[in-house]
Order: sequence, then structure tokens, then C-alpha cells
Amino acid sequence: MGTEDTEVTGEYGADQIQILEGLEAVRKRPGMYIGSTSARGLHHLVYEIVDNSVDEALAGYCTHIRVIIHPDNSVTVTDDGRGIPVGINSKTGKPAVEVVFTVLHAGGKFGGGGYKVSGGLHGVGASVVNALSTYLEVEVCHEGKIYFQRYERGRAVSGLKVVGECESDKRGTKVTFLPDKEVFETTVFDFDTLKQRLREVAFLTKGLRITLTDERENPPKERSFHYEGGIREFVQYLNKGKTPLYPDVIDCEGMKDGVYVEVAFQHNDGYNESVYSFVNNIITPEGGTHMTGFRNALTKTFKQKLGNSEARGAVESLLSEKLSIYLEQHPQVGKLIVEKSVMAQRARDAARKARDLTRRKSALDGMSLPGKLADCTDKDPKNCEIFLVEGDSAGGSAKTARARATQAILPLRGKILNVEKARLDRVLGNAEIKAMITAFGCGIHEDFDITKLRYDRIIIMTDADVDGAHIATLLLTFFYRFMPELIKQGHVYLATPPLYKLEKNQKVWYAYTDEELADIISQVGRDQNNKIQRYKGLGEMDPEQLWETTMDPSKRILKQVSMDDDDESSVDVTFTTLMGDQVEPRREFIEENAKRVGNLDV
Ligand code: TSJ
Repeated sequence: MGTEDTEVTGEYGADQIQILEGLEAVRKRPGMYIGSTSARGLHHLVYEIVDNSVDEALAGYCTHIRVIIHPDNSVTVTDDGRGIPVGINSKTGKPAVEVVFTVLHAGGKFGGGGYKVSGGLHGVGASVVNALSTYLEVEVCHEGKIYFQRYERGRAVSGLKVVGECESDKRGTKVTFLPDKEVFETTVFDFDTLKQRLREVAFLTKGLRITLTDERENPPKERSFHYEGGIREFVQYLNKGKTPLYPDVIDCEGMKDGVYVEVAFQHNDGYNESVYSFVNNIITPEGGTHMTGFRNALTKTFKQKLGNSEARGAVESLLSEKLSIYLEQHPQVGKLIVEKSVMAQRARDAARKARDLTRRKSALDGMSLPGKLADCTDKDPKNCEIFLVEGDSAGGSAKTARARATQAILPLRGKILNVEKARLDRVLGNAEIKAMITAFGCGIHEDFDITKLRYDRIIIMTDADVDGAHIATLLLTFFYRFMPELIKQGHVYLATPPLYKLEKNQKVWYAYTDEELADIISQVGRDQNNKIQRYKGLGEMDPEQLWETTMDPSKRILKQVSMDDDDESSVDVTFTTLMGDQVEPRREFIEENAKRVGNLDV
């Protein structure tokens, strides 16, 4: 508003040379600073910037962070914090904000003194994002003035200038950057990936609101996360759809020996534990001493042996204290947890016995394959695939239809056991599950060894109806819990049987969706000679039809199951459609229907 552009400083100090060398190093070896230049590294740029605002929130000065993906995949992050300091930094003679963006490792950590800190990847901060962006613009609103600076590939192309005025009580920082196409393998952001991580950050920073907007969609897509309950709400979220053993989420929070600790948990009636631990807001999948402290506190408190003097570590001592008090007030909850623990102990013992049995068996008789398996003759796993077929009758057709050299058939009878609901010893005693484990040859859990996998492709072939989809889900759940690497490394597929057969004048068409059927009818004409059959199951197809429509590698449609293992707290199972090489182009639209199919129950 009538304010002339005012340079805050324009001096080009001697430190500048060192700065440029730093940025060159980042551009030369980006992987060293952000992990990789794949989609993963790209998304880390956003986390890196957002972490600065999160620190501001943890320090108690910021309540709302906005992240906007623009149509050109540039990203804006805005917060309502104090604003990156604009004053001149005595050491460099530059405004602090310029130092933040141009000096490697400077980060946003000035005074420090925050209650907790979020940790960006390797703690490298804004200067790395700047170096790896075609351009980056920062706007700071401070004491009624709007400060602005622009950088290109890490270098300031202007000094910090006052470019306008804002209301004197308005504060905050706004950063917009465009990731450099010369650096990244892809510069297209994935909404769900950002959404997942930002939701996690919101859970970990109670009270903070984080809003994600995708302007590439019309109208823009927006999600907002705000959890007053923090990780308590995270636990409720994880237990959604499960049956808690008791109504309360038990939690504690506090500072001990300079370590800030937050814990929350609630038991459910399932047999799988979901434990997530974070240090400085970063997930620690392997656990660590903080996890040891958590488990010690639980066992010690329940053994009632706790004396504060023996408590080691901040987590252990804080949680033990809180837990003892809680259990005195809620003895019923204590009883439930103890019962649960005893049950779990029994289940573990039974499971160990069952597993020892499988191990011994495979060691002794050189792995006897299940009787129902029609194995392929080729012994090179690279060439081989196994069809898991719903029902004995479809299994029979598949055995007749298959290419014997490379295709094995394992018929599965009836519903597959839900491994989420069953105790481990029952799971391992189940005939269908035992058959799969022996047929695959790669073991489970800690015995899992991918190099022993006997088939490169594991193809789930079920009816194209609700029951078929349910069986497929149960199988995927089993793989996810017992051999997740099979999914992560892309060995699991879904077959796509046709929904309809249309016959006319001795010619045959197959349709895999309703739209496709309509398409075919409009091509061949709607008349009396059309004979349309709706397949209710694989069993209705004769072996030739089954081969032609669903099994023939040159014609079939396979959906590859994949899983984003970046963030295990919300597993998305994704299907990618793979088609044989002779399919008509009109089948392509099936791809659109197969992109993303819900969440696997975690
Ligand atoms: F990444 C970044 F540096 F570019 C960045 C920093 C990006 C965004 C969107 C926000 C921020 C940021 C930094 N938000 N808020 C702050 N706050 C400070 O840097 C700050 C302000 C005042 C004081 C103080 O002691 O008075 C200290 C700090 C660290």
C-alpha cells in the first residue's frame, strides 16, 4: 500500500562464497540431504518446511498450518507463528531469514528453548529445500510489514524487501517453492501421501490445525486435521472398528530428566498389537530405548514390583507412576489387561508349538507339498505363478486350463480364516493357510525368506462378486500380517474374471464391467440375437473360457497389489492394472476403476 520496495540489506558479504559452495553440494548430491530424489524425497521437501512451522507450534506460537498444492505442483506452506526473524544476523550481516534459506544446517532453530522439537529429515532444514527448488519465495508478516525475498535454485535474486503492509497484529510466515525438475525423478505430489503424514503430525501436536488443499482438483480438494486429544485420539483412530477391552484410553504426559514423554494406549480384543513410537515427531519403526521403557513400565506395574528407585528412563518412570495411580482407581481395567496378557501368553506358547511343528516338518521331508496343489513343472521361480482359486470346482477347471509348465493351481475351500480375529495357533492350524505357507515355501514372520519363494506371482482368483471380494480381502490380510514383503515387493496379484459373455452369430465377447458390456452392445447392435450370460462365478466357465478370459498371460488382466510402506500407521493397498499384450484398447478404462481400493484394516 504505497510502500516503496525497501532493501533491508543488500550487502554481498564474504560468507556468500561459502554459502554458494554449500548449496552446490546439496544440488550435486541431493540424496545425501533428503534421502532420495524419488517421490519420497520430493514429499520430504514439504515435511522439511512444515516441520519449521510445527516447531513454532510446539513453542506455543502457531495454531494453524496451511499446505497448498498448486496446479503446477508448486507448494505453499503458511503458518500464523511469529514469523521467521527479519533482523540482521550479527555474524553474517544478513537478515536472519536469508540465513535460514541460504546457509546449510542453519535450520530455524534460533533461541531454541521450545518444549519439544519436531525433527526434519536429518535436521537439514529450509536451505536444502531452497537449493533443490527452481524458485522459492518467502513472505514474513511482522509488526505491520510484509517482508519478501525470492531465491532461484538456492540463490537470493533479491535482498529482503518490505513489499507491503499487514495488520499490525497479524503475524506469520508463508513459503512457496517449486521443486526442481532437474533434480527430482518426479515433481508430482501425491495428495494421499501428504495427507497421511500431515494427519500424523496433527495427532502428534495436539491442538494444532493443519489444512491441506489440492488446487489441482476442481473444485480444490481440502482436508483439515485438528486433534485436541493428540495421541489419545490417535489411539482411538487406530482402534476404530475394533472392540476395546475397556472404555478409557490410558495416557500420560510429562517431562523427566529433560525428556518430554507422551504415551497413550488401549487394549482391544484382537491378537495383533499396533505400537507406534516417535522421537521428535519422527516414526521409529524399530523401536528403541523409549519402547523398552514403555514395555518395562507395563510389565513392572502389572507385576506390582515398582519402586520409583528402580525405574529407569523417562518413559518407564512417568508411565509407571501414572499407570499405578490409574490402576488403583480402575482395578477392573487392570483385571482385564492381566487376563488379556495371560491369554496372549498362552496363544504365544501354542503358536510357538505350531510353528516349531511346521519348521520341523519342512526340514524333515524336504517340504512335502500340499495334496491339493497342482504344481507346475518349471522349477525356476522367475517363470512360475500360482493361482489361489476359490472353490474346488473352479479349481478343477483351472487345473485343466492352465499352462502346466509355469502355472500352479491351489484350490481353497470356502471362506478363509480371518487372521485378525483368530488366535495365532488357530491360524497356523488352519488347513488352507498351512497349504499356502508350504506351497509358497518362503516361511512367515521372522522365518520369512523371500529367496525361497517358489512362485514369482501369487494370483488370487476369486468370483467377481461380493463373496469373492471378501475372500480376496481375507487373503490379503493374511499376507499383510504374515508375509508383508510379498505385497511390498509386488508378488501379489488379483485375477480379473469377466462379468458377462455376449454371444451373437457364433461370435463371443467378454465384458469385465457393466460399462464395457454397454460398450460392446453399442458396437454389435442391440437385437434379439444377442445372448448375454452373466457369470455368477468362476465355476460357470468351462476350462477353455477360464483360460481365455482370466488365465492366459497374453490376454488376461492382472491387478498388482502394492502397499505404501512409508507410513505403516495407515496402510493403503493399491491395485495397478496390468494387461496382457493382446487386449483391445477399450479395456483401458478398467484401469480407472482399479486405482485405489480402500484401506486394509490395520
Ligand atoms: F522452513 C522455513 F524456514 F522456511 C519456514 C519457517 C517455513 C515456514 C512455513 C515457517 C517457518 C517458521 C519459522 N514459522 N515460524 C518460525 N519461527 C521462527 O523462525 C522464530 C520466530 C521467532 C523467534 C524468537 O525467538 O523470537 C524464534 C524463531 C525460531
